[in-house]
Amino acid sequence: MLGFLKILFSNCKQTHRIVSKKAFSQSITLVGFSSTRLLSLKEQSSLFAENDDDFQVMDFPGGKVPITSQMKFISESSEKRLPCYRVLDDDGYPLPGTIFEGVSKELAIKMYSSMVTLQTMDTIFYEAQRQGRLSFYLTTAGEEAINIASAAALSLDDFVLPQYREVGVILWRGYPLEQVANQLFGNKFDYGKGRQMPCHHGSNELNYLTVSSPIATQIPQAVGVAYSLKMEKKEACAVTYFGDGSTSEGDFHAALNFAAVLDAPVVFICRNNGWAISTPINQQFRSDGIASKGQAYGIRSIRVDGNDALATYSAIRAARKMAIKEQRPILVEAMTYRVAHHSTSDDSTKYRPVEEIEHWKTEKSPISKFRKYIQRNGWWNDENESELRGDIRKQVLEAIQAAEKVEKPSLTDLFTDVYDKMPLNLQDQEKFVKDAVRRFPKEYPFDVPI
Ligand SMILES: Cc1ncc(C[n+]2csc(CCOP(=O)(O)OP(=O)(O)O)c2C)c(N)n1
Ligand SMILES: [Mg+2]
Repeated sequence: MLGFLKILFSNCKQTHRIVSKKAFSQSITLVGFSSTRLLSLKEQSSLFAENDDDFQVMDFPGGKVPITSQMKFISESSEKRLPCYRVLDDDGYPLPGTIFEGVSKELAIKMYSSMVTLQTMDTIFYEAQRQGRLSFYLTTAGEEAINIASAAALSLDDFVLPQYREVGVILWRGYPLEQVANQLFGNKFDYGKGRQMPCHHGSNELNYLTVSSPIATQIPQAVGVAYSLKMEKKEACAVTYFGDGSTSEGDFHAALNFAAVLDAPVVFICRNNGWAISTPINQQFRSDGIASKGQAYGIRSIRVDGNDALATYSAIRAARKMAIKEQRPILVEAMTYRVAHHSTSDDSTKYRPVEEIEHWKTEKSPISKFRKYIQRNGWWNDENESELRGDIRKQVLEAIQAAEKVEKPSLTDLFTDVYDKMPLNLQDQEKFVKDAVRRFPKEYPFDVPI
């Protein structure tokens, strides 16, 4: 034992001190789930030493570390997989003993209607892309509950930094259907003036930062936003969404570490939908999903059933509350399935079984599950359903028809809004493009004003 310790210490550059069991017990605190508490000597021993006689401690920068004479590697995985918090069973009944945030009839109906809006919008816009009216589209199919239930659990003062499969969140915050359509067509009413791909929504007014195409860039940005909210002592947090695939980017890891160290009030919401285009999660990581990574960074984390609107709503409400009250980051891994192709540029039947898709589409639909719940409560019936679906369909069709007719933003807008005064190189480029259009008018789209 002593020999082992000598080697250990001679290899360390810093000076360490072996402190007695008594001194350790007087100084140690353990951060529990809800509060910081002092542990009794017996509790510490059971946590840090297998054999009571072995109990010695290395006084290491950043905290004391127990010493063991056993050479034991930490296992690469825990014996049991992390459980997934669920409230409703597949028939819409609350699970026995489940604890969740109740929702009023009014809120439940608003949540359900918004999920149906999302579904209807996806069907119509997807078709419009296939008809060649839009250049690109991607749906939230299968992930309607994560979108809507998480959005319902937030406040408008919170800042949202989305990926791209969360249009339901901005809709919930008050972004009109007409604006969704304007963005998709990149017409002159689009806030981004047609300079982004379709599905890259954003709104200053709604504290919803514009989607960026390079995945995961929003995650460290959210930590920065959260840190600024912290400095300004705001009753709000930053919330960032990302997919399972995005967690392989360095940005995800840097963000989690920064958030933990800075005690930033940020809620990380990972939509683990099983796929990153054609890459399945078992080729994406070897860990037990995403939630297990939170603990390694010192972040309180939960795994939740993302197809269960009530579980998602409850978990995000709790996460938001802890993030703001306790000024700390929280990681939520919402388990779901990407029912549709990745986007209109993909055909997922080439790399996954159709039966798997069908199973999630029909038996695991978050919309059907929540409908069963509201119907059981006597808040919904078949008549309400057909009226709602008819209304929404009409609204979406009107929005698409109107947006399609609006003229495009001017070519000049390509060069504005980045610099206060346009630099010379941009002035040159603008002149060059406009000359080219004048020389070759047939090569230039007729519906874009110069
Ligand atoms: C930095 C970067 N690398 C690659 C891509 C191409 N790309 C776009 S979406 C995507 C998959 C992302 O998967 P995931 O994060 O799981 O989100 P999901 O589409 O499943 O919602 C990839 C690889 C990109 N946009 N940015
Ligand atoms: Mg994914």
